[in-house]
Amino acid sequence: MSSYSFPADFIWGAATAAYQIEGAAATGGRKPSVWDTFSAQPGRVLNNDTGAVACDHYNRYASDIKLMAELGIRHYRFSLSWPRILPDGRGAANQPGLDFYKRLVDCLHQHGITPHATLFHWDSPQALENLYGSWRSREIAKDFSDYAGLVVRELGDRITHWMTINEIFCFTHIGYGIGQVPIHAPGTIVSSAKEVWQTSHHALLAHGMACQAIRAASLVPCSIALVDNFVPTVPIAETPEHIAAAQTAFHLNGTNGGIAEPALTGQYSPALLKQLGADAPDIQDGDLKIIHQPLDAFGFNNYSGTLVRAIDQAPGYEFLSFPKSYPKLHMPWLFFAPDSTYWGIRHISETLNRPDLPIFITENGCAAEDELTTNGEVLDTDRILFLQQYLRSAHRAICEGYPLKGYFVWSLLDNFEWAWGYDRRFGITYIDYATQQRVPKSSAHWYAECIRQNRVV
Ligand code: IFM
Repeated sequence: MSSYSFPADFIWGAATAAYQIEGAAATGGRKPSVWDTFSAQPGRVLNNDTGAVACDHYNRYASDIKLMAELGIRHYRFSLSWPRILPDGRGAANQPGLDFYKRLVDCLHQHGITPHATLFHWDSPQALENLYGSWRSREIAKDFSDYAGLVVRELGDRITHWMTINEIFCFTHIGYGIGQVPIHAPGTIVSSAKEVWQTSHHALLAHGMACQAIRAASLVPCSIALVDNFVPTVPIAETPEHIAAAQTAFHLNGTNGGIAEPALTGQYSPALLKQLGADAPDIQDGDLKIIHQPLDAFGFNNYSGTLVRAIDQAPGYEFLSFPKSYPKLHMPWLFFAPDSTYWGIRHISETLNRPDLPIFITENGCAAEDELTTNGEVLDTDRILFLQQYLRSAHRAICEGYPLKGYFVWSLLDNFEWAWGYDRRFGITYIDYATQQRVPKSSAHWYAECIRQNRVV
């Protein structure tokens, strides 16, 4: 595979999420999600932005799909809005909501684009937050799996690539906080770290039960994946001692050992449980079996990594913080770490001992300070540099035999970037929010060429 060429069956795609692009928050029977409620509270989101209109994709999906097709993108990862389909989170289905997704998916097929649907990307129904505190309660696992079963019964004739939940850490550990209001919805303050870990445990249970519901509901063979933003540990140098340090440290980096690890291995990292002590979640008999479902793929949302080096004293490794002048993109956490792609893939295969599990990079991209020039271009060469280097690292993983099968750029469109509102742009397509005009950036044309040539150009 010379010149950064990818295997012939490599999947090139683009990704979005419902609340970030759809808008139409009160249209067609949709009721609020926790993000509608949270973003409506002054001061929670930068500039008090909300997803009420976003990219108006609900009304413009057909032209957005046409644009995607023109760029040669043949795989689209999007999410379904739970409160659009089940406005109260449970109970009666909302036909206009289901019909919207049927129209969207039919349109994708008409353009030769394969749908990859994520069932949940952070927009929990507000009704369930009111009823039992959503992710604080085990009840949500049953409601989520009922929702998953309903969606697959309704859309399983059109969609065969399912992703259960996106980035458990972000709506649990950043949605619930201790002492002060957290920066993500529902923005609930709880009293202990144990309660926070309990929310992510419930999300894992929801994932496991949803896998069972999808398999039971699908009339055709389908692919099921979990999507996670575990943080790769990257050795400071590729020598045996630093690589071993990065492997040991992997389990204790962020929530790696308590989210990806139980989902993929059936147990929480023993080192993490020891570190958490009384803050570890309560795990009932049988929970780990439910959480550890057979998966067809694992989705890796890849943005940055943590540098690690070996040291002489216990525990034998050290996490390194990034120095002040280390290059980063337009987010405080978005340090340029292209080797995190290779190491992330290798850690799933080797450190978590899942060489059998196909991996997709389900998100990769960056926010940049994009500007529309007077002749109507967005010359985002910084984004091209970023994507180029991460894709080269992905290529390395494939060349070394790791099972990376596809890549979805984040994101097809600029969109509502959660607590940062519309201030941060992750799209390969620029959105002029005043007019809703779409302008493919230089990175979109560059990405189109990569797809056309099946290599990093
Ligand atoms: O925009 C988000 C997305 O919703 C989840 N993954 C990270 C992206 C950039 O912050």
